[in-house]
Amino acid sequence: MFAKKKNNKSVCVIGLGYVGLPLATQCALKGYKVYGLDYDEKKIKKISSGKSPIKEKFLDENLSQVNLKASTDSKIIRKADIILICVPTPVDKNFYPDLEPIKSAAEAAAKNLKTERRPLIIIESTINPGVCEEVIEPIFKKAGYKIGKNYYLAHCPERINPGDPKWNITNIPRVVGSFNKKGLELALKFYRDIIDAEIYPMKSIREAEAVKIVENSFRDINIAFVNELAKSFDRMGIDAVDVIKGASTKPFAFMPHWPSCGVGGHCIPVDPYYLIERAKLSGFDHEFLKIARKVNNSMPAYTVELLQDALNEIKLPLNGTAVGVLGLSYKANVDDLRKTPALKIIEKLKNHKAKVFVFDPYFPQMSNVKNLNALLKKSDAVILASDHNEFKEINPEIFKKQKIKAIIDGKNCLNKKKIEKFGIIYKGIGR
Ligand code: SAJ
Repeated sequence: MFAKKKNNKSVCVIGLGYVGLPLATQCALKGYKVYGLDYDEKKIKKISSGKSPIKEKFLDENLSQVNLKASTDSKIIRKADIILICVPTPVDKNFYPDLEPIKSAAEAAAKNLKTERRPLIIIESTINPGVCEEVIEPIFKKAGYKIGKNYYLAHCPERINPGDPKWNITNIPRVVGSFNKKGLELALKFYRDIIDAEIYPMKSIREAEAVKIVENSFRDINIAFVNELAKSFDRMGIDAVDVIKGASTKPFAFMPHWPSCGVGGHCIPVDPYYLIERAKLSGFDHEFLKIARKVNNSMPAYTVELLQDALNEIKLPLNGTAVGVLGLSYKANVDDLRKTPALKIIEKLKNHKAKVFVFDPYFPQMSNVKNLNALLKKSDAVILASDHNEFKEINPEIFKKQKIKAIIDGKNCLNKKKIEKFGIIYKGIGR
């Protein structure tokens, strides 16, 4: 299947987003002939000119150094010995997994499979246990292809962490599972060739599919735990953040998570639903995962309630009050709105007929004021919804100068003591 000389192999990456593009770039850096497939014409044009459509340190440093043939034509798949599927696997408005993108990627691969190469197909997209056997493999079977005879199929869940300065495609350990020994061997060989980190072989493809879901569900339930603590401790006048910091001094068996105005992003608020929905088909109800999702989904509303409580103290109704929302991104220092709590907070503020001003330096086009000062000038109260460095470094005096009456710190990143010293009402999430 593989050409005799090392690295004279060709790779096709389907889906050139924050997962696929770094992966394609790394394969090219490791000497593979790399083809990229994406349906977004604009993205293809940009990549073909060596420019990255995504703000990512690894890409800024490497994309222009490699020769990546990007196209919107799925025939490009025919050139590949290894096909890497890195398309999104979102959930729909009822939180039901949407497998359409991954099905169409598999159909495109089945339509353009060069069986004489007996290609290795690897799914990197996050999927729930059973998808490879119940959704992907049947697509190839319908096209008359048999695993082991015409192709191999493996799963290696992506672990990209957007904006992470340390961990990237070159050094994040991975897990790999396949349908058979040969498929596992080929996939292990490939990842050990391009990544300088542990590549762990899973017992089967189902365990590999379960790993990512478990990693991110673990994070979601732990965040829900501290969010529930925050709500409870707010009533008891206990600083939840201080308690978590205290608990973190225990050198074993404790892992800190932090309360906030909500859980956004493409992974944590999505992945648990994959397991919840698939387990239902096997007659199991993941009550605990559902409760955690409910707690985390309640945090944007809780944040607005805290503002109402604060305004109550000064007999100000939310209706008609000018509220400045600092930040739109779901995560600090990135330009990513996916499932961001900020938009839910803004929606609730508008439902309460507050006058809403928004500023996020990463989204000038979605801000309705041009900078922080302009926002504070127009606002009576502030909700901080993203902990961008620019906001963490705000000198609290500016709040005083602009006569801000109340601040809800959705990321517990402002200086509570200094703000209260200016006679401004400060409420964090659990502190
Ligand atoms: N959040 C909290 N409290 C916490 C941690 C996060 O409220 O203690 C919130 C964040 O504000 C954000 C959301 O949860 O809104 C998600 O934050 P995240 O730090 O988990 O960031 P993501 O969504 O980029 O998650 C990615 C994931 N990576 C992959 O799925 C490959 C996740 O597995 C990583 O653990 C995470 O990065 C990370 O560690 O940064």
